[in-house]
Amino acid sequence: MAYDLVIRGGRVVTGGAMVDADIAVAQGRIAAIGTGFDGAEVIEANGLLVTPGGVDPHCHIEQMSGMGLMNADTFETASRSAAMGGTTSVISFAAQGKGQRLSDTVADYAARAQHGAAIDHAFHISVSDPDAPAFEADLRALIAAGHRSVKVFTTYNIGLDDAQILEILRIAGAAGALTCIHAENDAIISATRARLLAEGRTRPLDHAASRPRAAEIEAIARMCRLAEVAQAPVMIFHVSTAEGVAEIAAARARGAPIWAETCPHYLFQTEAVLDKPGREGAKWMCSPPQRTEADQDALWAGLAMGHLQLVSSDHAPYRFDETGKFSNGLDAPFPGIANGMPGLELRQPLMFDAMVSRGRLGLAAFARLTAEAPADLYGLPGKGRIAPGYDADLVLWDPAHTHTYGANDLHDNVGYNPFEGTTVTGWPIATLLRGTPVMRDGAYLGQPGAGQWLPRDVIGTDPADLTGSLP
Ligand code: DUC
Ligand code: ZN
Ligand code: ZN
Repeated sequence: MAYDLVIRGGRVVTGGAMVDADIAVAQGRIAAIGTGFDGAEVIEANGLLVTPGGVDPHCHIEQMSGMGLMNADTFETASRSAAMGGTTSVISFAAQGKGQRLSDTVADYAARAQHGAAIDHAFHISVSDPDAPAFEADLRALIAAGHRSVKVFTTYNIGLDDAQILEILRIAGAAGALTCIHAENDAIISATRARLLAEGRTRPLDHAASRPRAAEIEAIARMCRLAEVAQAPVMIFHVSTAEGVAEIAAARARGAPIWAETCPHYLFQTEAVLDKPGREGAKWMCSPPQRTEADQDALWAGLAMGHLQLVSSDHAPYRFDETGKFSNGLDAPFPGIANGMPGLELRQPLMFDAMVSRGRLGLAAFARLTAEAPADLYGLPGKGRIAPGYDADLVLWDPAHTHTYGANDLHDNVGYNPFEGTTVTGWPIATLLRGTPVMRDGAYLGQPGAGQWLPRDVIGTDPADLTGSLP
């Protein structure tokens, strides 16, 4: 029997190990892993590594920010960037406007993604107004329909108070959804920012000082306690500090239903990236800010020990001009500059370089942090693994190819690369979505509208899930 497609002769990550094997694909799914398969089509993978398509569970795409600013990327341009960097599934945000019904919010984002996305996708229901009409009924209905994660903030102009977050945790947890939290203490940030501005400190570098590490540490600790009280599963987004990791480890040791992620800009950059002449540092402004080398070590240790379970990009694309970073003017003080940087296309090559080429934790751990764990924790059946029955979302890597990032060589719509000058070893040369190439030899092949919305499974609270250290 001939399969639709055979990936022949690659070194395949499967079941936490590496095997030299062929992968047979039928009807978009992995049919078998072994040798001697016939395929109507064959992709030769000799000398290549084959990993699961990246699952990036934290991306801001075609989203209106809390500052009322549209992201630079549409679902179409973000899909291109994802595929070029070896990512085949994303979870982005359906961001509620104040007073807006959640059902309208999600319908709006779903329609735009259905039209533009070339890769598979799901949404976090991002809440800014729990007093909007029919809020609880809409939330329950959306979760039941398969939108199984909710996003809340403890700060920004869309931050919720503890009572509101507790109530959302109660509803979402009981309904089988994960609540993702941007955890920074709003009072600490407001007071620190006011003091800095009064002292005339308005530069991008001052953004870092305006968000002290205590703001993250306090809010993570508090959110862990709320999760325990509500007995509701929580994902702490973008952990940046050593003490934040320690709070999460302690909460998990108590049996709290807490999971957590970090991002490449916290693993590979420090606050020093903001210290550039003029407004240049704005390119690297994100919240929480980058920290220190000691924090980087603690984040890596947290990943190795299983205190942090995954790495997302927090892709937050804004152009370095008046349409994006400087929508409040080229001379805006730091609080008026949009937060975030592109990362969707960078996450996999940066992590592959660190984990596989440089040997930090290894290939099986790379697959786990960037595909398997996000798929498991966010309830994405059929994603994140190379195993029979799973979608044939595959990335072929040339482990010997080196690439030095340039100033503007990403395929998103942002116009700058925050890792300009960084050299990575190991490069994705083909990305397949459900057995169909969406990138091959550097050519983008995705089709807008071909991406599928991914309904998700019930999220439980068992802290035993993914508790262990990495293989
Ligand atoms: N911080 C956020 O909280 N969201 C988007 C980007 C960022 O830097
Ligand atoms: Zn955030
Ligand atoms: Zn984010």
